[in-house]
Amino acid sequence: MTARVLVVDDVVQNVKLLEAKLSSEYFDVLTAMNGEEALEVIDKEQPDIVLLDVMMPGMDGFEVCRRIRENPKSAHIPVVMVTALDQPKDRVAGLEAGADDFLTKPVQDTPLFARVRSLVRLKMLMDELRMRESTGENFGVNLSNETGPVSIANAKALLIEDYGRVADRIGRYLGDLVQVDVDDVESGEITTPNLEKYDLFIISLSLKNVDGLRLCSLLRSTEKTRHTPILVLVDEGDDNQMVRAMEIGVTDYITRPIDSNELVARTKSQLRQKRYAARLRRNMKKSMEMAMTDAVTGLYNRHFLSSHLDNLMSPDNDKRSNVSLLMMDLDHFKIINDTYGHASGDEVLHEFAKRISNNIRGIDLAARFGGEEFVVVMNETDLEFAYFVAERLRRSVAEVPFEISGSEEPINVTVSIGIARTGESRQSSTKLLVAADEALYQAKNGGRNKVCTIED
Ligand code: GH3
Ligand code: MG
Repeated sequence: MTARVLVVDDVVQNVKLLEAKLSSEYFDVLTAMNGEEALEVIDKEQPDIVLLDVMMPGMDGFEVCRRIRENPKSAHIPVVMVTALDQPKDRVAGLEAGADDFLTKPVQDTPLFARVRSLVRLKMLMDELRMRESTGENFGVNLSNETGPVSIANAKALLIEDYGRVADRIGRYLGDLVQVDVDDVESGEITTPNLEKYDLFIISLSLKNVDGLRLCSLLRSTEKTRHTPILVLVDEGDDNQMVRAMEIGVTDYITRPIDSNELVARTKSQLRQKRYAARLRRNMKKSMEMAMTDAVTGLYNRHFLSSHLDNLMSPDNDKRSNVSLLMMDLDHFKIINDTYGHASGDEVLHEFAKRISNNIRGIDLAARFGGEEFVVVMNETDLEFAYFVAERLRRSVAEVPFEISGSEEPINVTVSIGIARTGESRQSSTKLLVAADEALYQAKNGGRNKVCTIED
């Protein structure tokens, strides 16, 4: 992962030192020597993260941070305040100014890279999300309830700590932010049920009976918890443990003795990251579904059907000679539209799609092929069984009139269905569709409300 890091400090040596460290890890480094210059660089270069010294002549770090937050062009860029070790109150002031994280001088390599990576990961996620959202908007896709800042309300954290007093203290620190459950892993394992409901795991790496790193690694490799962030509590100076934790995929760490402001800040940042990632996955799923399905009926669209059929018909599929396809068309649908209006017509289509779904198997694929034309693809199905399904569907349409909101009387609807099977001679999607269409034509010609088949 590489990123553009802006280092802001009025002392040349400090700038040079951070620049050298970050460059050696292949970060792209920009520099500024005072607040005004920093704001200019941010405006022009849009860095991925800003490392901001607090004490600077003129505009101090807090003021720079506030201005970064106030400007919509830069409000989303993570800011790490670089504070003097003996100034814990700077952290509170930094948080209030909108900083995301802190580093203390002299800046050590491990915390520097861990913090920068963690925040850059969060920013990239948010950038991706914003890009997808704008792509969605360009396509007229409405993701309305899934845009804007994420909420971290109602978050739950599981704290794994066997030292009761520490657990209580952490619970108090985080009480306003997140519901904290505690597992003391007395049995040597995590016994808390439903781990997937947690937004964050906070794990002590100084447990008496259990190796905390082993727990981290277990949570990382379990499907249900692999996306959940992990914040570990490490002993001061135990760099080795911290490096191993980061390698396992732990998302952040905090050193003892635990500073309450730092804990709150890191917890907040992890929760936001978790919620953004979850939203990104939901939005992706939603846009994939929208790209594949038809809005009126919820069935797959023609585009999806084509690729599915092409897969089925590929020479690699040795079952391709036993695929049956139903082509269906509502009878005199134009009259329904003309009599009850287009919206009622849509309701009929929707209800028809439901009846299709109720009459086919989970492995069959139903798609809307065109206006009032539908297709069902049945893998490994002979003509006899396909006919049985089609007949059952035809009857379920003809025998139960459709209840439509635009009409007091239920509407009588019928459907004509044509069936074709691939067999030895018809092993392409086009041939199969043409044959089913021919069968459908026969059903229409034969008086409608009928099922016709084409022999292999
Ligand atoms: P046939 O029995 O020969 O199939 O007669 P038909 O009236 O069903 O066929 P025709 O092709 O003449 O008319 C199809 C109608 O379907 C015309 C079109 O306006 C309507 N239609 C197509 N797509 C939609 C849609 O999404 N919603 C609604 N309400 N109507 C649609
Ligand atoms: Mg029709």
